Amino acid sequence: MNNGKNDVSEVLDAVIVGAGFSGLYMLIRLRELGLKCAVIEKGGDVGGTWYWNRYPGARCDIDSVDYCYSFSPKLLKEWRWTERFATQPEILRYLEFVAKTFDLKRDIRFSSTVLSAEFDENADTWLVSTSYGERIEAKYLVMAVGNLSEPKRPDIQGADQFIGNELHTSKWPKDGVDFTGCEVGIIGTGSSGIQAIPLIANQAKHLYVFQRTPNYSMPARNAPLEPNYIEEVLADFEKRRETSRRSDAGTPFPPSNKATFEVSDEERSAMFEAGWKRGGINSLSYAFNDFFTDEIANQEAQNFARKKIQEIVHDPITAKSLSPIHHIGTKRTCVDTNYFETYNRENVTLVDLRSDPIQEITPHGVTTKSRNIKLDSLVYAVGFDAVTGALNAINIVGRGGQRLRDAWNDGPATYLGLMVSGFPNMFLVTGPGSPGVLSNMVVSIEQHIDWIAGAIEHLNSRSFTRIEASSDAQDQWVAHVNELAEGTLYPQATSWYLGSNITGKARVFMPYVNGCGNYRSECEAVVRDGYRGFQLTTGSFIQQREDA
Ligand code: NA7
Repeated sequence: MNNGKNDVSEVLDAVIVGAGFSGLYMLIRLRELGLKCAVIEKGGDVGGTWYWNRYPGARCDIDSVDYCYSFSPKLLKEWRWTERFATQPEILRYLEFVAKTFDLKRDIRFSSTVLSAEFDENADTWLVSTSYGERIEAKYLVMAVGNLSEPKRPDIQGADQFIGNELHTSKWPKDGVDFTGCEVGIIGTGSSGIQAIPLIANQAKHLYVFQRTPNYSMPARNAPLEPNYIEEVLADFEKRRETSRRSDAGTPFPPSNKATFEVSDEERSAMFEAGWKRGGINSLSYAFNDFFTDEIANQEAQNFARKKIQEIVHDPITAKSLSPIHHIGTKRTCVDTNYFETYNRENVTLVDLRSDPIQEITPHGVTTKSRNIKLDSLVYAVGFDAVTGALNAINIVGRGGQRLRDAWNDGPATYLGLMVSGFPNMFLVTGPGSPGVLSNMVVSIEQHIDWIAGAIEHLNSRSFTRIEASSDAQDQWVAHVNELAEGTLYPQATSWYLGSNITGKARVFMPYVNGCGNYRSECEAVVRDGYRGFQLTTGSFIQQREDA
């Protein structure tokens, strides 16, 4: 393959794509190993997901004291979260603080998009081309591109016709938006829509919510964090984090060891009530251990959640439209503040697209089967081409000229969610086949970055020039991930976990469902066994792992 190497503008040890939680920590770890690196970042500053998703109400759905790095005593000592669930601006400030503490920005190139990355089999290097016109040669390529970073394009007739103020939750204007006096429409009731709706309703003259599928949402019970509580958490932080690392969801809260029907009806209600009162994403899912696996057990939690919606929402027709019917938890459960309560406001109308579908977006609003709705502003909260979208947006060409997009045509295949057979020296952070989006992302990210740094250290210290997942190990891992998912209710829902929100995307359940702790143990065992399932090579000479 001719990589056009004559016009290489720079030679580095590693290129890291993305300056969110993953990319920043990767840069720190690779610098510690003495590597010369550059981070290429599309956004104008650090933050990744938290740089782009500035919509009103955007906040984390994991407790902020757990949604942070654990590797640095200095960061732990100097940073204090102010709320149970941090807002987007606070998380962005945190990442700014991290970048400043470690002087990271000197190695980050902002407002630059990676367009392609091609592997040179003769040199065991990647050639990375950016929108800035750079052509960087690097031994290692780390795709820290995020799982929810490639926005889904609105697939609605007439979407390009609207002449009012068109907004996307994933590309919100930096200076915010004033909806005062405006007729506003919002399409989408996933996590983003559910967080934004109550705040937009507070400001708009009228808000129309266009809902295709109702979602389960748990009350956040957000509150300021008491200084005493923070100090208590910090006093025992390492133990708390180690519990998270070995847990299913990457959080320190113990899941139940009881099955749904092991307890009386009264006890079950009381346990659900206690969860609802406590709030947070696992309000109901942590009550019983068969929540994700037993259809009848799951129905008990569904019934409880639907009853809550009916209690909160005054109009019974609206309450019914807002009541989801899918297995709870199989689409990402949302976390809200006053979401269902918002439908009791005079200035909010729910448009149920199942009975009254959108026919088209017009220059002045939205036409549904039954009416024309005039709008000043239209907000799209329609989600992302999740997990694989940001990778497939780059023209990644591996060994033998194979494109990643083509290799993944029937769905993504990886070994451990970390590497792809045929794409040597390219690491994925929280890729498909790892717990990623089902877990506390920061815990999963730290684990992946540490694993990748360990692998690179291993290669460099033994003068290997190439690491690649074997196709056998990858096939076995994919089969294992699928088998685990089939043992749960997850694949039964149409969700972005499965790729079913994107027309034409292969339907493959992408995350590893067996929990962060089990996954971590598998990754550790692979390393202990001399990078089992990976081929480590020096030039064209293939060294068996036993020699490693
Ligand atoms: P989600 O969870 O994918 O939600 C997208 C929403 O947009 C969902 O309600 C979709 O309905 C709706 N949607 C998408 N396309 C359409 C069309 N064409 N017409 C009507 N409605 C549509 O994305 P979010 O940004 O809210 O959340 C993503 C993740 O970020 C979240 O899970 C957290 O982990 C953080 P559908 O369900 O497809 O019927």
